[in-house]
Amino acid sequence: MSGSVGDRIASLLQEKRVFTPPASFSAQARIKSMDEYRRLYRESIEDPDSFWSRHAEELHWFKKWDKVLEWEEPYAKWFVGGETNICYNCLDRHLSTWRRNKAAIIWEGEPGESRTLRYLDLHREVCRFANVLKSLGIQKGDRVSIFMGMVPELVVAVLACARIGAVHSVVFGGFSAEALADRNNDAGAKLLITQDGGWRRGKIIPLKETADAALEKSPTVEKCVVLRRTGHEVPMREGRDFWWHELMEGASDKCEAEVVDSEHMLYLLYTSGTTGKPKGVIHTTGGYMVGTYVTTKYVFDVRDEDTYWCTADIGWVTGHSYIVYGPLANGATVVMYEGAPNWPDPGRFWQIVEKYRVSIFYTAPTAIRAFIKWGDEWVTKYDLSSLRLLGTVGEPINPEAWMWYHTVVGKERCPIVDTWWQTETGAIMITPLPGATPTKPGSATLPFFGVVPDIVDREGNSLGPNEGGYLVIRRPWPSMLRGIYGDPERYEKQYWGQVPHCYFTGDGARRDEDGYYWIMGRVDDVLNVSGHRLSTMEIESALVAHPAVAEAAVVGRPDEIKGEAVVAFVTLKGEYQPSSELADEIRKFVRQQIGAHAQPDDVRFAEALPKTRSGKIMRRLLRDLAAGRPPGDMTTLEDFSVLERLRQSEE
Ligand code: 7RM
Repeated sequence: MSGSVGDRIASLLQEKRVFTPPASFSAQARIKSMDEYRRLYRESIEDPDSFWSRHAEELHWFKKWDKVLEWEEPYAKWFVGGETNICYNCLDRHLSTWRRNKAAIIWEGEPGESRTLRYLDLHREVCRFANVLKSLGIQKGDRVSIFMGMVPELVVAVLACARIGAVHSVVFGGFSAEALADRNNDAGAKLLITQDGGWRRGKIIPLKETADAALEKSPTVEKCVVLRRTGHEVPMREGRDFWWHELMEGASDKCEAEVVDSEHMLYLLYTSGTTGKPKGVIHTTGGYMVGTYVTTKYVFDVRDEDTYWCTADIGWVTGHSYIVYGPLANGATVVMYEGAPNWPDPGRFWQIVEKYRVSIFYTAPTAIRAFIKWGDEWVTKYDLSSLRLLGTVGEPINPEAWMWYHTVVGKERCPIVDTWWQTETGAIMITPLPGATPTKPGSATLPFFGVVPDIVDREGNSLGPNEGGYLVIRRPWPSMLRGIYGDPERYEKQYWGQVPHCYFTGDGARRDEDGYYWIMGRVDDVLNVSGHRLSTMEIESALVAHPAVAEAAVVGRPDEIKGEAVVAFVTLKGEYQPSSELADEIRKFVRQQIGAHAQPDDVRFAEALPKTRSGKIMRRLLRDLAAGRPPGDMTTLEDFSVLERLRQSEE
């Protein structure tokens, strides 16, 4: 009892701690003080045209825009009338400078091999693969699904699509055949790019096998390009499947970048929403390019001397914006790693930092918590003196993990940028600027330039300091999503129909007396497991597809490492009896249906699920139960005995 009170006071005390950027960091940073931040922020709000034009002009446009923003709620057009190409800006733009021989990508395979692609090399590979895409009949506007591991060719494939104006849809390599087929079908993809397999914890992830199963149910996909990575035998279907290396052999390395309109669709990325069906978030070219370029420049303060490593997978938005587009548009040197953080041992990340002298390191709280668990010795045995800036993204970081990151990894020298943003926002929205913003452990701090967040109630009234409410964004920003693919209504309702005239983030948050934002997590039925958004509905539909399951409800339970763990409450059909074998079978079934990341940590059998009178499952009560908390308000519960029986079934 006294311990818990003491803990609360301790964490309150920690929250009051403020870390100002080291003077030496600020001295060389692009934004050196809060005064400078405030001045630029004010300009970005009061005169957005001038702010965004000045920054957009640092990039290449084949034709300059006529108008910075056209806003017809809820549809935005940025850099209207402008013509550009994001691949040109990530590659060609650097070839006329000394950067042509600079490393663009330094890649480390999980088994330990290393490859470096200079900007020249990456440009050549991208041009060749762009010609391959053309030879396979891919044209501007066609959708291309990419189902690969973290290999340089994934970046080549993404940039080659952008180069010819094709729309890429990268599907995380951990997804199941079902999930991949759903995404292929929703996007109407014409081509799938995959590989034989990828390396993960010393084992082969059978990507081609999964792709083959998905292709059985993906009628729009005509052809499939397969990269040889692991070299194990995979079936190739004549006329449909083509080896990457064979197609590349004859391909010319001359391919002009397609000139596209600023609002030309760049990519789709599927993300979880509150219904079972994943949403294809649409990003377009000009605004997204400027947004990722500018945030990378100021938030990571990337220099030509830096070696920058974002540990995300390119299957998630963080990889799109902060491995590929933002850093390459800035001409940065990017480290890319194929495998697991604890293979062959938990020192792998830090060994990579030492080996390549990484100076900027961007990872997720879930990884940080795993390292805390594995023990400091795995970190401290490596020379991390090259690090100068640390970042986190994906979920709220608890102050304890922040302090560990600051002391054990950063040796109290490196600012930490806790960056809040979403697939939908395209780029970082709330974040410290490392040379300017005093940081508080656990707070994403202040809005980036041009971003007007607010904390509101359902009606859109702004709330006062430290009052919890909905996090909304009051104005359009360049990298915002332009819609949900094939479902404009869902876009309008989900994001702009919840709070009048505001973009609804789905996150709860509060703002403290200094105007700092503290993100509290999702307010909808979306879980955040290891920084990945999972829809409870999607997992539930997978569960009820199992022959033994009658009804299912999925909730999150706080988890030290993953942020949230997946707990599934299921009722069984009459003829089935609960058993641990069946629980295991059901867990594996979900894994097959969606992917390993969605596999329930617990399957708990129940005789019935707690429901309201109108028949809605009361997930809130299940969440309390899963977390071992006393249940909150039960007034709408129809049958009280249900909860009692659920509790008894815990043993
Ligand atoms: C980039 C990304 C978005 C959701 C978002 C939040 C949570 C992300 C932070 C965070 C607290 C952060 N895109 N989230 N970053 N919560 N502090 N710094 O993660 O679309 O996959 O997820 O992630 O709930 O709404 S995402």
